[in-house]
Amino acid sequence: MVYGSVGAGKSSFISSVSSIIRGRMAIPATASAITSDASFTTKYETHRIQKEVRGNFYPFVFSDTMGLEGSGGVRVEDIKLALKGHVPEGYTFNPVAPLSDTGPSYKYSPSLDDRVHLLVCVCDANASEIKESVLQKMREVREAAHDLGIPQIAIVTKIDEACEETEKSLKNVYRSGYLKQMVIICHLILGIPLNYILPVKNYTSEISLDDDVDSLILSALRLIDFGDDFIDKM
Ligand SMILES: Nc1nc2c(ncn2[C@@H]2O[C@H](COP(=O)(O)OP(=O)(O)OP(=O)(O)O)[C@@H](O)[C@H]2O)c(=O)[nH]1
Ligand SMILES: [Mg+2]
Repeated sequence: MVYGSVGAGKSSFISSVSSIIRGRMAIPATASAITSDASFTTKYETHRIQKEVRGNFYPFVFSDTMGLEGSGGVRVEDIKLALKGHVPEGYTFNPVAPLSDTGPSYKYSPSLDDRVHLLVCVCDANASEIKESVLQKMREVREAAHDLGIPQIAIVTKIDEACEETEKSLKNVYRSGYLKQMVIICHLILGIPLNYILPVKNYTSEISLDDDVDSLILSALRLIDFGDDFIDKM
């Protein structure tokens, strides 16, 4: 499950992975306008990636969430319920009230498949600062995942706009002092080890795939294996 600030690139990351695995651009219908303060994604959306043979899917599923921002963002209670598998697919997050355990959509007996196996925090490399209200929500989500034994990683998005080096070429990603600092900040905020915080550039307006973009996204995707650690412990 991905979570993070409004507009951080959560939905774009999921479509980027889908594009790379399927070898062609996915329709970027899920991305929001950069200028919007409100989350474009408002539902708990599950994304599977179809294999060439119809009806066959890759053995992992992405769950997209609404941005965390302030009183208009997703509630931490709902994220915690989603971690445990109580939130149904397609549920529209209500920033005013959490999903009620007496409501019809609450999943009483979630299966292992309904639960979250890996939590991915999505951070924008260009965010000059993260609001305290968002940081507080991030801390609570992080602690809840920790208590449930769910492994956590982070991705730092939009590195193509982060600094001169990466604007010139994504190959300079590990030469960028700015990005190094950004990764350290994420490490301090989220408590995630440095080697589990990966810089990426999502596909946004491109019409064809690019090796430099692919290699960063695929490096992040390799960490998905940690989801197996969670299942092994069950
Ligand atoms: N330059 C650049 N733009 C990006 C990148 N990732 C996402 N964007 C843009 O940032 C905006 C927000 O992206 P989304 O994927 O909708 O972000 P989100 O986190 O799902 O946002 P909400 O659902 O609104 O919380 C869109 O206009 C994307 O095109 C990236 O790596 N580089
Ligand atoms: Mg979104």
